Formats: sequence, C-alpha cells, structure tokens
Amino acid sequence: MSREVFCRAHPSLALIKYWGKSDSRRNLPATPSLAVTLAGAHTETRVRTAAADCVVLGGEEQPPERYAPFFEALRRRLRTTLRFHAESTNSFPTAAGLASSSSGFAALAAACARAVGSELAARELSALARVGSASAARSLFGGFTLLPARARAARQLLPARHWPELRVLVALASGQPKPISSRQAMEATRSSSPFYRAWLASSGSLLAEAIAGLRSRDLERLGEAARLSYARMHAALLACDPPLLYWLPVTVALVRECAQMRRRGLGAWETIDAGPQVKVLCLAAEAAQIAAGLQEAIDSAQAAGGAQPAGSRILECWPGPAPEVRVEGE
Ligand code: 2P0
Repeated sequence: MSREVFCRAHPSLALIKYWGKSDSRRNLPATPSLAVTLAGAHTETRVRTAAADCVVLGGEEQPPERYAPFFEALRRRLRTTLRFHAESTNSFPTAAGLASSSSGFAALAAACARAVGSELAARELSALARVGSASAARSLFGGFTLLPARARAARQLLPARHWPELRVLVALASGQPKPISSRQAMEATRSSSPFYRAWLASSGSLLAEAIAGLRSRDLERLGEAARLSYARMHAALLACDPPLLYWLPVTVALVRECAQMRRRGLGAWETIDAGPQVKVLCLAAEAAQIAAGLQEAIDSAQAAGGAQPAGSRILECWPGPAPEVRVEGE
C-alpha cells in the first residue's frame, strides 16, 4: 500500500491541569483537565505503512519504546498487523512545555487510522492518542475540551466559535527541552510530594469554577481558576523529594509582569506547564499591549542575566480546529 496520509493537529493547552495518573499502565489521568486547542501552533505528520514502526520528529528518529504502547493499542483497535513510518514537524519548540506531545500523538493517531482506511470516530481516536500521551486525547477536538479524571477519551465542551476573541500569548522563555519529562515528574509527585493528595482533592472545584467562567466568557473567573490550577500543580512539584522546579528567572519575571498588568486593569492571566514557558490568557483587543509587556519582561530578564535580547519571543494563538487529515497518494 503506497498511500501517504497527512495530518495537521494543534496543541492542547490545559487551563485546568492534568497532573498525575490513576492508572499508569493504561495512562488514565488522575485529575480532570479543561483545555483549549490552539490555532497558531501545529504539528504536521505524514504517515505511510512500513516494515517497522518508526517515528521521526524534526529529523530525529525517536526512541521506539516511547511509542510502542501506542502502536500496540492502535493495531489492536484497528485489527491490523501493519506497521507505520511517521515523519513529523512542530511549528514550535518540542518537549519544552508547549504540549508538543498533545498535537504529536493526536496527529499520529488520526493519520495512522486513515492510512489503513479506517474512519474511526474522534472519540475512538482520542482514546488511542491517550495511550501515547493523555493530553493528546484533548487535541482530537477543536475549541474547548474536557478530559475527565479516569476517562479513556476527551470530549469537546464548547466549539472554538464560543469565544473567538480569546487569545493565548505564548511567551517563549527557553527553547531548550525540559530537564525531566512530564511523565517522570508526575510519578515523582505521586510518590514523593506530600501535597499530591491535596492537589487531587482541589481539582474538582477548580474545574467547576473554570467551566463556569468559560461558559459565561468571564475571563477573570476563568483566569483565576487557571492560575490556581498551575500554581498548585507547581507547588506539588516543588514539594517533591528531591524538589522539582521547571521555572527560570524569566518565568518569574513573566508571572510578575502579568500581576502588574492586572493591577493596571489589563486582563492577563498566566498559566505554566511542565517547562519554563508562560502562556497568557487575554482578549484580542488587549493582546498587542499585553504582548509588548511580556516582550519587555523577557528582554529585561535576559539583560539581567547578561544575555542579548533574543528578538520577538511571543507567539499569538487562539481557539483552533480539530485535526485536519488528508490522503496524499494512492
Ligand atoms: C496538561 N501536562 O494537562 C498537563 C499540564 C503538562 C502540565 O499533559 O505522561 O505529555 O504522556 O500522559 O500529556 C504533559 O504531560 O503526559 C501534560 P503523559 P503528557 O496538559
């Protein structure tokens, strides 16, 4: 079979964070997560059937063991013995806390299924992508998505058109890969952080508050719930033995800049994943002004560290679509 399948998928930014697993063998999340699928950033993947499974990301062959459970689950579900060759590129830094595994496994699931002629429903593809990376379950849907605790698949809560004015400014604090993977850090949090139970216990009320803010397009209400979610996740990380800290000086500078902007009446609410980058929720009308403030904070933090200003480091994103899949050759 010579057909090649192309898929473009978008990363899923969690506003209420998934952090911790209820079942690590099946990769089921211990906390519910609420996310927005981001247009303005994407993964593009081309898949064909091959003699052996192989994933090449940004020109580099990936460790097969990271992908083996996903490919096994895929073959079981599709009732096939075929293997897959995938070439993938990201429009943003990989494994740097920008949710590249969410768009990556979503694109892979959608493209592999199509490569064997299967038309699985988005919910089934979501369950397959989850085996690779739980956040990827959410990237199979556009707009605003929910992956409940212990769920095997995500679902769309609201379409992108619910809030087209919403913006996410991604401040690239560092393009370096993170020092410890999310998966290892989640396990360290479960096994060594005394705050893990408190983190799990608080996730339900944060989710309810965030959903209420999202439904009513109340940026402050959504932003405050999102802020508590990332702060509590990172507090649990800092309480690990040994402590885990993903932040850099520029991360702290960006958090402080957002607080200052809010004091000046601007609507800027930050969130941070497993990496040093800061993503800022705001509205389109204020996005340019907020982006300028974030850029200034990056430049000053770099100057304080003795580095040259690195040019524009702000990526503007907005609620985006589900993956796009097309067959390119027969
Ligand atoms: C999220 N993150 O909800 C959270 C918030 C990072 C911080 O999902 O082990 O790569 O592959 O299921 O999805 C990053 O972890 O973890 C993540 P695995 P994943 O987006």
